[in-house]
Amino acid sequence: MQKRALITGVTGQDGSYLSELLLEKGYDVHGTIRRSSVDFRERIAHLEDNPRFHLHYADLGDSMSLMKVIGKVRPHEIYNLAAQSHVQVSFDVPEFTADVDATGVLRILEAVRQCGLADSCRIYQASTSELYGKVESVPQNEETPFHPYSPYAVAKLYGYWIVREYREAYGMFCCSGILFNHESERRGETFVTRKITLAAARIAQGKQRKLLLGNLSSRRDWGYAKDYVECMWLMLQNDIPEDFVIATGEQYSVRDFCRLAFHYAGIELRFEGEGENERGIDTATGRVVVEVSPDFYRPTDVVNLLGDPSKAMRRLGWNPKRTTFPELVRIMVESDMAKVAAERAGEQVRVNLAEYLEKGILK
Ligand code: NAP
Ligand code: G4F
Repeated sequence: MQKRALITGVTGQDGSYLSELLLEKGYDVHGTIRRSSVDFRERIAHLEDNPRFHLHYADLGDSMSLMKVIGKVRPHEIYNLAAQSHVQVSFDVPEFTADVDATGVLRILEAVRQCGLADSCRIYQASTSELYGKVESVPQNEETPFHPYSPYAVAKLYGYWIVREYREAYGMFCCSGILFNHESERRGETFVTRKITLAAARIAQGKQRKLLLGNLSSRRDWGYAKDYVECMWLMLQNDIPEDFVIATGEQYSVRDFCRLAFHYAGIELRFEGEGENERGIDTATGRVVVEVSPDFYRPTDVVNLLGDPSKAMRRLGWNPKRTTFPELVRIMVESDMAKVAAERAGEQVRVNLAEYLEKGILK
């Protein structure tokens, strides 16, 4: 039997990698998209010719659109990846973040029930290490207490608990992946890793003078998104619905990431000074290329995330070390070096919208 999967947030970093994985596994993949004034879906453009890849309009803030798409597709598996996923932005749009990241999860669960799929449809919820927030112990595992530390994390905490509630109340196969930061060459450009790799590539090629960052001492457990989407799938193939921490078990600071990214771009950095006066200096030229700007400080910042992936290794057979930290940074820098070089050569990197219109994908 051909399995049907529905992915919300298919245009995002994880949605694009998960779509590729499920298509490779023979699934019929359905993704939800939103109306936007810039219909530019770079991450999934290469999939849109695949006859097993289908797009539907739906929004996590609109229960009727969710009921409609779930009732039409009748998926065997739903991966709820859609979210307002930027922590700093959640301080600016807290109500929208709560509606999408908290109530949106409830809307999916209830739509599955109302469509009569509670016994047949398995649901993955994209939860997050941000739940640990102002961390109460290090490393963090499935038993570590939560202390959310941003409007984003508080909203995601509701998502986590409502999934547990539907599992216990209605016996639904729904579970949360507590994923630590995962990055890639497709990462949004305002997350710190991609901001750094893109800036390193631009600075190395003379297109930018300086990179402004916030808290350089913040520490993260960074993995490769392509490896992490496999775990989402494994969680839904498990015999029972359970929540899992997905992480590498290694931790680096923003400063470490910066140093390595610039190294792969051909610039050796030396950091000097402290706090707002800290600077990253190109050791070859003595030029300041990294500065701290309080604009990127958060009202409350999560600074010490380190995951313990033992349960996922043991129960799902997942390998957290497939892509190492230096490999991840190298992949991202190489991709951005090539993109910046292509831009400099005047190459068009945009997708041709006429193709979308012809296929009736855009309305
Ligand atoms: P991302 O690149 O920001 O993608 C988010 C996706 O959600 C996009 O497809 C976006 O659509 C969609 N979306 C946003 N608001 C929506 C709404 N109201 N209705 C429907 N779709 C909406 O995020 P990601 O990095 O792939 O992360 C995927 C999920 O994992 C998110 O839920 C995130 O919070 C969670 N997570 C991520 C990480 C990580 O390190 N990447 C770690 C833990 C948890 P548009 O393209 O139209 O904006
Ligand atoms: O890259 P970030 O914006 O990611 P953050 O806040 O950890 O959130 C990401 O990972 C979560 C999993 O833990 C996901 F749930 C969430 O959806 C998202 O994908 O920031 C990482 C750290 C922060 O401590 C931040 O203060 O880097 C610090 N940072 C320092 N300078 C910066 C900057 N972050 C950003 N975005 N931009 C800066 O200039």
